[in-house]
Amino acid sequence: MRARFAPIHVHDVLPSWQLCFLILLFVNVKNVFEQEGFSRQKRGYRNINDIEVNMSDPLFTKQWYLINTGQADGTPGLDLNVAEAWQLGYTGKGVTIAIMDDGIDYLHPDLASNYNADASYDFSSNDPFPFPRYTDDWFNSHGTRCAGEVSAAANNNICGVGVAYNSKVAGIRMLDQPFMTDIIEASSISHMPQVIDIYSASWGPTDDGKTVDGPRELTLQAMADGVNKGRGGKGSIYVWASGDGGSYDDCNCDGYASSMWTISINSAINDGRTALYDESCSSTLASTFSNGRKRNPEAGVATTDLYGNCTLRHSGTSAAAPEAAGVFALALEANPNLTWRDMQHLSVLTSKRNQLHDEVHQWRRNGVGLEFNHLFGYGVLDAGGMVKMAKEWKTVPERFHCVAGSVQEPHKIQSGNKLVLAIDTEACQGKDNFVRYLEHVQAVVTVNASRRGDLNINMTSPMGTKSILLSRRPRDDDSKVGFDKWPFMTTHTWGEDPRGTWVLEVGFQGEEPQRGVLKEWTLMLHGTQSAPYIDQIVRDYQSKLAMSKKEELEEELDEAVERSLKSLLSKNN
Ligand SMILES: *[C@@H]1O[C@H](CO)[C@@H](O)[C@H](O)[C@H]1NC(C)=O
Ligand SMILES: *[C@@H]1O[C@H](CO)[C@@H](O)[C@H](O)[C@H]1NC(C)=O
Ligand SMILES: *[C@@H]1O[C@H](CO)[C@@H](O)[C@H](O)[C@H]1NC(C)=O
Ligand SMILES: *[C@@H]1O[C@H](CO)[C@@H](O)[C@H](O)[C@H]1NC(C)=O
Ligand SMILES: *[C@@H]1O[C@H](CO)[C@@H](O)[C@H](O)[C@H]1NC(C)=O
Ligand SMILES: [Ca+2]
Ligand SMILES: [Ca+2]
Repeated sequence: MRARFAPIHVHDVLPSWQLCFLILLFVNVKNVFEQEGFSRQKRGYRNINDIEVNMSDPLFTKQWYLINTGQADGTPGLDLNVAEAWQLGYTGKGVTIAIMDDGIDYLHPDLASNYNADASYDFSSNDPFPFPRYTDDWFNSHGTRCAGEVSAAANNNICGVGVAYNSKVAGIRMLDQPFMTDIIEASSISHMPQVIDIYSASWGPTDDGKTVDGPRELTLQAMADGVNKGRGGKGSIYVWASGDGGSYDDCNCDGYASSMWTISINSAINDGRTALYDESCSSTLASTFSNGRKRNPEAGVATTDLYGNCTLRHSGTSAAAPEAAGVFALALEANPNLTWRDMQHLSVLTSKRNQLHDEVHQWRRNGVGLEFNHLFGYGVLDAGGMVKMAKEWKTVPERFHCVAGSVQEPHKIQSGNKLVLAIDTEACQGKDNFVRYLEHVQAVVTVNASRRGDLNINMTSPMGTKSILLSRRPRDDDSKVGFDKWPFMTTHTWGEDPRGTWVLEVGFQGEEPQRGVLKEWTLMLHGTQSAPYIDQIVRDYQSKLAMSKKEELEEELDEAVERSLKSLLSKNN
């Protein structure tokens, strides 16, 4: 009884890693077990009614984003699948998440026990106590609400339950002063990077649909230092809300959300649609949940509120980022060795389409079979799937950066006559920095236009994946600045082979005729030379097959096949 892996060259033959995995497993199931005629029982999908999570917290059953049984007219099963992660014993123990916001009510009885005072700071007023400033309208309730989503204590009869209810939460108050400064931002995201594991940010440039802005010098440096040196070199995890500018804005014009160093999170509502305030862009990696469009007062995000209160009405993509931070805390507990890049890979591989849908932006598959959506990235984060994969995860291979090519001559763009450019690339093959398996791709673009908001830019990879790098922003009437070496980022070509022809299409949409000049397009590839995970999956199962512990193996393979099937089915329908 020997496993056979060698004949299958997965990259060459099969498009999707799940499919590869599945077929490899079937090959082995067949080879190893068929003759002996084991019976196979198809195990059902997780049944909502079978989930044995019993919490005494009064708002727990209203927290549909944790366990969605159809509360508030929602879609059952559309949730973060935290129950599975909790049942496996992961609750965020030993992980610290910082909420970079308007402060935290750290005296709140549902937060006090999980509050990490040593890792907290108030950069808005330079003291160690990030307590929110009082206003009559409770304007500064945001950070407290976000903190509860991550770290509210469980089973204490107060409010609800955090995604990672045994994690520690730190408050970094930094939004509540007349002006934001580069120093405040930089200090916040580099605060105690050896103690804080995950930073959650629900802020960025003004979401007015006409701003193009990003981190300044000190903040950029702080982020680079964070991913390179934070957490003992494994990298700080920066979670970013994709933005609240709605369909009039594009989060690729927000240099924080579109940074490779942040995990940009969009939100879905409880029936699987996007929220009306959600921004879309190709740099979004995955999604969590926010409040419903329906008037149902219980369709919001239930969490802690100022002065010991609870609320059912937290909302915005702001509500989405802390949920992701909580899921990542569960993954870090399952495997503290995860790097900042591992976390992105895990998000890509385990996020689910579930029942997310949009009328305009359909789900598509990229060149290696990964299903993505322009609004939702790779789908809704799946805490159960994430901790299981995290536990067995081996750090991805070294990352390389390749300037794949550059167009530097000016090219005219006119309404009704879009500009189409191509770059042929070997992706630095033959050099030390060859990139064979993509992670992020950036198109650095310099362009001006008589109306910047009417510009739209698409880029298609050699494997045929089209990323919408910039959509129309009807409120952006800039006619002077344009984009100056702006790095438009896409995550949609993740895992693809970048060698071949990349095509950039630049055009105008809108009522009035416009013109412009594209002055630069530089294509930057980021990724690995060796295969990031297929090898490791194969290796894991090879070694397990070699152990010939049949019963265990049978069960494990059975589950793995079923998981792969489920993921294939859910991504197919
Ligand atoms: C849940 O906990 C409550 C209070 O502790 C208890 O009364 C109830 O029987 C429990 N339910 C289940 C299904 O365990
Ligand atoms: C908030 O909590 C305080 C103290 O428990 C209570 O007096 C107040 O009515 C609550 N406010 C709201 C808006 O629920
Ligand atoms: C983390 O890395 C250490 C050192 O390389 C290793 O001993 C340990 O098994 C790893 N833990 C996990 C969960 O992979
Ligand atoms: C764009 O740049 C070109 C070349 O520098 C210049 O001739 C043109 O006037 C500019 N157009 C706009 C709309 O700023
Ligand atoms: C970019 O793609 C979108 C969506 O498919 C399409 O509507 C738009 O016309 C394209 N723009 C250009 C310049 O090709
Ligand atoms: Ca509680
Ligand atoms: Ca925005």
